[in-house]
Amino acid sequence: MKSIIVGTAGHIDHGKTALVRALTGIDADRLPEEKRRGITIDIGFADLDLGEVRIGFVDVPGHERFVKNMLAGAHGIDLVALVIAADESVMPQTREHFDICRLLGVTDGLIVLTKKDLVDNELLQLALAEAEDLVKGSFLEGAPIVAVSSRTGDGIDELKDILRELGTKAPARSEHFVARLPIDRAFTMKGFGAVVTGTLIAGQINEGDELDLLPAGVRTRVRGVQVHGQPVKQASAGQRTAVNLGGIDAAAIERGMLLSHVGRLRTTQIVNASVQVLKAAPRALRSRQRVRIHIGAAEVLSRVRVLEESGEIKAGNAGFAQFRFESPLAGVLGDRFIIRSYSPQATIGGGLILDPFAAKHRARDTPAIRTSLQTLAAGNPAVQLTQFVFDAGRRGLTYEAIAARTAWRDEVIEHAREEAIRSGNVIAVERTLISRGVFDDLLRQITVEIQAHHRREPLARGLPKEVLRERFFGGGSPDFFRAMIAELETAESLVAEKEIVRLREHTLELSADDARLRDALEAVYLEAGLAAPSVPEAMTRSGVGSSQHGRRILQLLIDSRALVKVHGDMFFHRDVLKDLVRRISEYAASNSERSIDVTAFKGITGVSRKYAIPLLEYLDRQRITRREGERRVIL
Ligand SMILES: Nc1nc2c(ncn2[C@@H]2O[C@H](COP(=O)(O)OP(=O)(O)OP(=O)(O)O)[C@@H](O)[C@H]2O)c(=O)[nH]1
Ligand SMILES: [Mg+2]
Repeated sequence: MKSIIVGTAGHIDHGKTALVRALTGIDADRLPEEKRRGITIDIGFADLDLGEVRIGFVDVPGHERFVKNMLAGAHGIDLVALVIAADESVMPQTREHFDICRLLGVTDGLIVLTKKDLVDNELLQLALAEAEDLVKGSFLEGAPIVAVSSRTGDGIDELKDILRELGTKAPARSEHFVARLPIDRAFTMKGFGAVVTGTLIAGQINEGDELDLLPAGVRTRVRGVQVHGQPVKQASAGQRTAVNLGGIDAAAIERGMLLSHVGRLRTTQIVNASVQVLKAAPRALRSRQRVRIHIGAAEVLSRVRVLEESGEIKAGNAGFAQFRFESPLAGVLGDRFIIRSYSPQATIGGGLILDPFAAKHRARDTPAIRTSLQTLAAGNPAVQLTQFVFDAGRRGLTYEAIAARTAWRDEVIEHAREEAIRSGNVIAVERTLISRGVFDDLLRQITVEIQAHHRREPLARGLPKEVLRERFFGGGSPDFFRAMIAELETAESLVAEKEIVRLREHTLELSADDARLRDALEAVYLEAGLAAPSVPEAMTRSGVGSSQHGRRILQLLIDSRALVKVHGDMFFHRDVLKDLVRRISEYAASNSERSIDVTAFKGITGVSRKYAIPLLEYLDRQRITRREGERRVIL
């Protein structure tokens, strides 16, 4: 059976709660204070089975002071029942609630004229005309209007028929999103533990699921699920849902927190959004203004930074703005919210999150940010993903970061990812996506950097990777950097060798003088044999000298593997070591034990202990010998 959520809206005392009771038999005013004062203070709930459709009602308070509570229930509804008392007609909170519904993107509903029994036909017609006037040009223009009396029951059956029809027609909830349950109540139930309730705005919650409670960041397990007071295995989007949570105390849960599947969402404190300021707003929305943001069932204080040239969004206008929340919350692309003034509290306008993980930025970047937000507002998932990846720059965007920005299910992310890659605008580097433009730009900059290095240091093989990493990926993940270098290698003319990156065409062009010096240094090592000189000694003897330049000449011999480092600054010529290995094998052949100790080694080679120990350790490393106690087995 289809489940939909119907929210009431309207001015105080206009008969919202009485209407819900006339329809369902349930009194949604559950607090003693509500019953005593005869007004609704907090949101209340009731449900109605209409055959093809099952309706969950969220009944909201009309009092001006409780709009905050009204907002905790007004999100996530399929239909609004705008309640107008025929004897009073349209009043301030009729307008405010209606504005809120429009700003929250409610797309369908009906108008109920209540207290029909208290008015004559003339007054009823007047209320009807005012109601029609109010909704002209909005989603409720042309919507059904029904006059009822909750006292006599007049019109209630007709209203049920209309609700059934609207409910049947109401579009199914999008299946693109993971489960999100904004919590509007949390309490302890004897024998069960923590129970939370809310309107499940997307996805499914199953018994046994692991969920994250945000922004607390606590992992919990679903012990049980109830819909309309009945235990179920699974709750689906569009149902009023109660969840019994394990591993957490109800006292740690507050209205406004959110449940979602483990690891999918992250909290944020800076978002960029499109904003609509109400015509009736007392003044423009301006930068540095402190406002209240109502999103899901949450309320947070926030500073505004208007992203328009004028620095303000005037009453009745739309524009882009950044919101810096004073406490974190989990918001994603497409989340609607309501903006209210800090004090006195009044609804100023509403917004739609476009970039949920925005950053503070320089004023001159504002035009580029507006362009990005326009794209995010208009695009399909592939376009939106491409934009997020572009905005992420060199660091790219991981799969998890995309999930946290969008609350998209895996299939949606994968589909968008494939499409973005196919279009050529995005490149995948392992699980990270990077913008093709950013990648090409980076490649160019890195090439220029290496070219400059080759010019500065013609005798060096190339630029250490570490230098590149710090310059271009400072703070980024080393894995991503490694993968990027590999991409750059296949994409273009780079060659990476161990810790060094060079341009493919870079070759060492030695001057005749340098070549002579190199040969002289090599000769010193060759002639010295196993009695290798220290580096300073070799440099002096060969005439290379101890300058920076001399060190580079030495490096050339190391790079070409003519010289082999055996220990610290102790180098031997490759041919000398080869000869040593040959002599060791000859010794092994003539020795029945095939083993050697330090004394015998010194005897064969004629070297002192200073060389013998490092050379034997070198032979161990080369797996020519293997140390066994005081002796070495020749392998
Ligand atoms: N005669 C008559 N009285 C009604 C009708 N509907 C509601 N009332 C009365 O109007 C008063 C207010 O009704 P509620 O249902 O509490 O109004 P509400 O809109 O829920 O008020 P808040 O939740 O405080 O905003 C109560 O005394 C109801 O009995 C109706 O159709 N006819
Ligand atoms: Mg009420």
